[in-house]
Amino acid sequence: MLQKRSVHMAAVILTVCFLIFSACATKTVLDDTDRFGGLDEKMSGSLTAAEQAQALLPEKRIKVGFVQVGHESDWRIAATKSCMDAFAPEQGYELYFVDADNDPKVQVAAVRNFIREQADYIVIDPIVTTGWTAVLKEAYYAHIPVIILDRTIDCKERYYAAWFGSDFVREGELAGQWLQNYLNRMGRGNEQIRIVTINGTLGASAQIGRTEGFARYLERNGNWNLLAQDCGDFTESGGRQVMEEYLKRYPDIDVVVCQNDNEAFGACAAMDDAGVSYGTDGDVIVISFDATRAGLKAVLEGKIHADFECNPLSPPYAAEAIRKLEAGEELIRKNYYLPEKCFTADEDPMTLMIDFEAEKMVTVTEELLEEREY
Ligand code: GYE
Repeated sequence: MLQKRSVHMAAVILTVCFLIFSACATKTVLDDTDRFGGLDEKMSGSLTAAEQAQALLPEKRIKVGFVQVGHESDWRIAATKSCMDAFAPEQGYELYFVDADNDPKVQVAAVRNFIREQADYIVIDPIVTTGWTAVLKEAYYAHIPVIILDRTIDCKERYYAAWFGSDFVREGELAGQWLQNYLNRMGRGNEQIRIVTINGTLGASAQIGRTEGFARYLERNGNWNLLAQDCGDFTESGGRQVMEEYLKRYPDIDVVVCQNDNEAFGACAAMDDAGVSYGTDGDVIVISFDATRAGLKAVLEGKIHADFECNPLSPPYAAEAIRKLEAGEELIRKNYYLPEKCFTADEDPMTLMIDFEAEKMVTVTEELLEEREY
């Protein structure tokens, strides 16, 4: 009974709203006619029922095709959540989301499908840098703007509207400089240092950039010995497997550089199993990238020495770019770096300096973890 009444009430309210909105819609059109003048007789009359209904339709949602790398890490999960929020229906979007599960071919096929389905915009978080030119040209000639997030691609700039992501080379340099300063602080600046790295997915710009940035410090420090660098695919299981192998081969590792937090968790688990001590009170120095909440918790617990942030919240930047393009505005910059910080458990955090830009590290606290967005 109650239900029936509320249905009835809702119908009444809707009818009232319809009448009010009809009046408004009609008025707006008539006002416009007045303002511009000169419209012929037929147009200046009141709207037909069909025209009124048309005027009442909600604005068309913007169709966005988004192809994600996969779901390999905490960072990626945060980025996907950010995408769902930024392109939610209540924000005016119709989102077509594809998780490529780390397969570049699936990504290219997804983009072709978005083009075929005439998406209004295409957003790509590319797995690898290569293989994009042909399909991006197809989108370009179909007049569908493409926005790239996170990792970069090797493709002429004219074929995409904008890129929002991280300076991966800088992240690698920051990690290298932190290690250099930390060893100096510990009085180990002249010791032979044995380093292993667990790289991210090969061919991903995040992997290429972090490797390149860190390599600059390897070159500068003749006493650093890079024992091995294998791929952990940005996953926890990958990090664990690679570290297990390293521990069998090299009994005296001083530093492990993990190219993301999940690889670091895997590496720590492998060291736990092998009875190797690590972290601020142990033997092996652990460096990581991403600075997700779980990663920073490990910093606070003293398992990870330093964590270099990579900001996964780029989807709102893409949504803002789309808003501008819809409004016919120009995008001021084609490529945009997201803000990022460096984290440590150290109560006396270092200040790093890359290209004359100072970067004061942030000390991880319980409060910081509670407020952390991802
Ligand atoms: O570091 C890692 C993720 O592309 C920057 O991909 C991203 C990387 C991030 O899986 O956790």
